[in-house]
Amino acid sequence: MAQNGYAAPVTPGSTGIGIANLPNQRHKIVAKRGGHFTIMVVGESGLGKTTLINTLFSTELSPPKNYKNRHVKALDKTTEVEIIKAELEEKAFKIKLTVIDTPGFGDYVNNRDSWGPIIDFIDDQHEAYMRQEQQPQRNEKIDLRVHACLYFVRPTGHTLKPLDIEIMKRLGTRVNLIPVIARADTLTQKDLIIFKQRIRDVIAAQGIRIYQPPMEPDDEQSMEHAKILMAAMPFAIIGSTQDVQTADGRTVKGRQYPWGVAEVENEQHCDFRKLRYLLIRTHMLDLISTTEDSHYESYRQTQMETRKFGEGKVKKTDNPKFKEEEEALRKRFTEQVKNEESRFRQWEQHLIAERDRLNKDLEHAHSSIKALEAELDNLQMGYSRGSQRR
Ligand SMILES: Nc1nc2c(ncn2[C@@H]2O[C@H](COP(=O)(O)OP(=O)(O)OP(=O)(O)O)[C@@H](O)[C@H]2O)c(=O)[nH]1
Ligand SMILES: [Mg+2]
Repeated sequence: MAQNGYAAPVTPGSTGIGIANLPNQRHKIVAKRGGHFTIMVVGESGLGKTTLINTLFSTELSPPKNYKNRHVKALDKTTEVEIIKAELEEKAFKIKLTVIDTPGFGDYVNNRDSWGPIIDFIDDQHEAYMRQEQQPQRNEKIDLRVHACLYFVRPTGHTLKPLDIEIMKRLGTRVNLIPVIARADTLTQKDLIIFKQRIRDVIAAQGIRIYQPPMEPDDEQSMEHAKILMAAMPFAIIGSTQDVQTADGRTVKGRQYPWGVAEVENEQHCDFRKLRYLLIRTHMLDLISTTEDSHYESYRQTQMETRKFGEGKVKKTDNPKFKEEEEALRKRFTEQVKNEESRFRQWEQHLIAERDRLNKDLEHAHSSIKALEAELDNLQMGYSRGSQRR
């Protein structure tokens, strides 16, 4: 594969998971918070969400024996999420990792029903946690609040679709949203770079909130990492659990093509390592604390402001989600009116043209009649002259 001009790999060798290398201070925070870390994958059907999860587990995240349990939770009758739990352990240091695999939605237009429940799921986790927090016994909370949400973008090479924009907007205000380009091996490196830039432009223009690694000016190394990670967003991903043989004889996780191997863990080929590095090495804690301090807090506040004491989840009309829906409905309505209007205009134009055509026909008919009448007059005159002669 062609060189892509990325900076030299930033991710060090893959010894261990890296949690044990966290500074002591951070160790304590994680320990205090119970070390829960939850990742969710979202995106259209068939983009490789499940494959990426399996790739994470088959590389260094966790050996299969740590696949603690895998269970399926129905969101509603059409949507199911799969919840995979594993425990990461390193030097007696534990993190409870949960990965939530959501079913992909189709790319047809009216598929609210398939991604709406995903948004609800995220809100419900905040809600459940808030309720538990209000209980007198506050130990051992069940916590499935999503710390990082990977949004899969189809590798079209063009730009984000309206559907992507709509969903990403909603996700971005609720969770740490990390956009990724799915199946990056299907684009050339040149197209990938252009595609990334277009996506970044749309994200900025549409005001979509995505996760930003914190910039700490007094910490040179973290600044360096943050810059490299930001430059790679949206992360290009190749997923595969297959071991394949490279031309130079290495065995790697990758996808075999007639022209060579697209390697999962090669930073010249994709950003899988950078993403994994961000998730479980450098930014796990930041993802946890921003979820806690920013996303959960903003959910809690809106709920508290609008909810009367003793009431459950706020009334539909006060609910920010309802407002979003209302806004979307209004937009759709305006669009429909616009469409109808333009259909009407076209029809009107058509009628005018038709009227003009008929008028012309009429004129034409008139002049033919006139000509015929004149001919008739001539004939009659000829006839009377003839009969006079007789
Ligand atoms: N070329 C290529 N194919 C991939 C990649 N990742 C996954 N695939 C293939 O894409 C197909 C769908 O992958 P899944 O992981 O099932 O996709 P998904 O997003 O989980 O799909 P849903 O569960 O239906 O939403 C499979 O045939 C995978 O082998 C990738 O990085 N590159
Ligand atoms: Mg899947």
